Amino acid sequence: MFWGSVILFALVLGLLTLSLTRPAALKAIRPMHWIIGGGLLLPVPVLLLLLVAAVLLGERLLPRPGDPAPMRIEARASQWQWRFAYPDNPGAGETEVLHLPAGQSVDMVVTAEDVIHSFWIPRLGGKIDAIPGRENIIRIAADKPGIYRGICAEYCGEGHDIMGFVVEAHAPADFAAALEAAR
Ligand SMILES: [Cu+2]
Repeated sequence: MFWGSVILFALVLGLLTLSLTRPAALKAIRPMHWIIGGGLLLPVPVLLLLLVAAVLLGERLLPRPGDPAPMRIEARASQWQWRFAYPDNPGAGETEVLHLPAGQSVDMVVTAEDVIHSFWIPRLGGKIDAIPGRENIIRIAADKPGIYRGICAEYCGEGHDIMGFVVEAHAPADFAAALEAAR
């Protein structure tokens, strides 16, 4: 998307420059050709490409039947904090910091206790609503160990702006120890 937008931006700037420096060159092109070229021939393939990319990439975020089940971590939202539980790691308590194993996919099972919130770690994936009485699942992955920031992405009351959380992604070998230390 970035390089595509660079090319389009350069094209538009080129046309703008041309219109300022050599207007006669552009006048030779008939208005109908501008409309067909700029309104149909250019945007249709661009939008088609974006659609295909979005469908293929978006598909990878969804859990599929048959896939080896990744680790599940529960995220519970309430006004105005997040709590995380680790059903696949018996003995791990609830944490306010989300601990992830780096380099592997995790299914976040997201729900809420009071009003609708939205779970979002911008650098790790898309967002998903946290709805009372429902469990929504989103697959995320942190490629590298490190600290990331998560937020509530749906206005949920006067404490909404402080409803952020810290995400710590650990090397897989350190993950169990990190959970143990967080208890
Ligand atoms: Cu919220």
